[in-house]
Amino acid sequence: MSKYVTEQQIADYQRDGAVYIPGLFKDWVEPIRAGIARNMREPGPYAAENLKPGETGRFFDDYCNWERIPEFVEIVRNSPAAQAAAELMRSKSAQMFHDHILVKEPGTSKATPWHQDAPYYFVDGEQNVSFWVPVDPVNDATLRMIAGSHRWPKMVLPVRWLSDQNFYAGENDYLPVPNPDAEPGKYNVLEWKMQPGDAVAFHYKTVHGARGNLAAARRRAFSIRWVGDDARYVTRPGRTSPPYPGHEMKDGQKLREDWFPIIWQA
Ligand SMILES: O=C(O)CCC(=O)C(=O)O
Repeated sequence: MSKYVTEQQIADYQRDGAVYIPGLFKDWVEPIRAGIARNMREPGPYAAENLKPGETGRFFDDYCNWERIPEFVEIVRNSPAAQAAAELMRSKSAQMFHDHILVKEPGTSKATPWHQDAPYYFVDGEQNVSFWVPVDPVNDATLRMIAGSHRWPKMVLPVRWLSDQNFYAGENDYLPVPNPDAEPGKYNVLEWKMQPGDAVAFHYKTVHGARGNLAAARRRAFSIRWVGDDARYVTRPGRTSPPYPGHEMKDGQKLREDWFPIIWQA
């Protein structure tokens, strides 16, 4: 019997690779806002500005900071995230992979390109999930996901967000990046208008993207990423994102628990 998500939400997640969970983090909106503010005041080594000169607004992102941000430590350890992740993954454990903040200031025209997270990550396996949690109301600037893309036979070509350059060599090993807006009706695109503290849970292989934020309000989002029992380290054809230099893991190993702690266990 699951505690934080319904059987229907689990079935939808497994089928579509994405599901909307209203209110999952409703009691955690203020800590998330405070954590994002602290993260932006004290950015980490991977902090990035994602606009080219002349593009309007600001699109800031940063990741892998949770252990030095007390609000994020609280969320990772004490919010519903870990157990809800285990329930959605149908896993006996939930192991923390990393946190990510993505902030689009008002008037940001830059879209988040369509992409899958899996090819950037050094994680193989089917039991994984990211929660994308806005802490501002989102309409047009919400996350958009291609239903069922987590079951596509090949992964989608990973590209760099700022330059659109390939992330690794070997373009032919991947599917081309889809553009659902150019081919209406070809894909089933899931997207929801969301309130602060709602969550979308999505699989690392689910193709997703987001429009720019042309609204008058900020769009602050917190992503928190988990792996389950079957997750194993896999070498990718180049430096992964996040890179975790010096991790010393080898193909087929479970992610090292001193860096990626198990937060919840059945
Ligand atoms: O917030 C966004 O614009 C994109 C989020 C995303 O790509 C992610 O959380 O993996």
